[in-house]
Amino acid sequence: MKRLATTDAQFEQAFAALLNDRSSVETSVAEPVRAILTDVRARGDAALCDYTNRFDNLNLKPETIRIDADDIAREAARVPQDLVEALAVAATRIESFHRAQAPRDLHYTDSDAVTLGMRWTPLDAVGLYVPGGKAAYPSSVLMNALPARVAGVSRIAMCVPCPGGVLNPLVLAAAQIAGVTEIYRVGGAQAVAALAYGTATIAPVDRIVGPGNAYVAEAKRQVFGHVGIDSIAGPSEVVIVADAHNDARFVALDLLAQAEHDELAQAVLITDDAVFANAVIGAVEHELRTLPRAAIASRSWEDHGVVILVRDWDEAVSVTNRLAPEHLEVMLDSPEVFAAGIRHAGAIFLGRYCPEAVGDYVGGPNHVLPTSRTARFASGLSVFDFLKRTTTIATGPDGLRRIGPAGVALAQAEGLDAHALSLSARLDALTGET
Ligand code: HSO
Ligand code: ZN
Repeated sequence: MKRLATTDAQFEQAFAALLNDRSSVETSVAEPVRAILTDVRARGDAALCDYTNRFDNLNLKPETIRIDADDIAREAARVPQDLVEALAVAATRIESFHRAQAPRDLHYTDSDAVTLGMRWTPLDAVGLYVPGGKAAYPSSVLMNALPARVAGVSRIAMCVPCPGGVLNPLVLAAAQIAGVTEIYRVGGAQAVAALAYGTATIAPVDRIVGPGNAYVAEAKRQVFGHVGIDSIAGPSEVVIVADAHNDARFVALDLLAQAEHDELAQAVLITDDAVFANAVIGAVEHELRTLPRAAIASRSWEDHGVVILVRDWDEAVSVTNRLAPEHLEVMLDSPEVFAAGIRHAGAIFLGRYCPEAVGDYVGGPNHVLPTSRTARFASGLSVFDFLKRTTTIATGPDGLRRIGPAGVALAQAEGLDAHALSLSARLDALTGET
């Protein structure tokens, strides 16, 4: 864990190093991923089965790529009732927040007698990637699938690797609650290829969302353009701004909630009180003694954890904006006042009783958020990611008479005579009429 103080002579230098540290991109898997994409594109299901059987130790045939409805129902039914209810609580809240987010169409006639519109249309088909293994979070299934549903996407195809043939009941239960029924037991770059290009079994989609390992992330990067993708997630981060009136253990647990995700995750505490900072650091060490994921969390805390001592909250606002964190917890008396100064953060958690874990599961807003300082220009997943805009323009004779001549002038200046004529021919006809 690094300790910085804005009063240090070396602060700017150390802080700049910290900012740089988070923006490196892994590209070493580009070549193997390219080979897999090319092969699946050329050979379809046969290649998809070959890679899956090799990497996930399965004996898949085209007929068994899709998980059939009976298997989904049987596996989902193994999930204990209280967990199903917890998923339902989360789903209800996530769905209602995303419904509130849905934008309105635009339609108006302006002072030039031109009628303008903009309408939102859902994508036809979306692919949802769900990682296997330790990062197979059912909460993420809800966070990715529900906004697509709310947007009105009619087809959601989910891919989840099932190494050794083992299905994940919680993931399937979450899919069921989110209304996802088209599920394939494939993962990795080969699954991304199938979703992007299509195979005989998996019809192609228009956008692929969901987290994955380095191969999946690189595959999404490579198919981008042919299909849309969500942002490529880096390791998760939290910045916690806390005064000395907080329970040090609460703050420590929030830092660890971040740290336990991944050795590369980053947990940052910003405070104005050195004694409190020490209390939090002590509490982190204490909790690490019993935390089941201590191996991961302590690596993250030791290698990437940061404690920044500031002189006042204005300084904290500026440091936070420069970090542009994925998650920001504001544990102060008037958190809204602090938050009003924040321009760059994926999601903000206000108050002493609102840990990030509320938002990870049951708050309602999406937990898929911009990482690695991309909150400077990006936002979390939302219904907007599953909608697109089409604009409409209607000019009748009046409108064309008013705005057409300027178009003719611009077309002539660009040397595009057909453009100019398509406008002026109509204008001439209208002049003839009157
Ligand atoms: N904090 C993660 C989301 C998550 N946490 C899923 C627990 N499960 C990224 O926002
Ligand atoms: Zn989390």
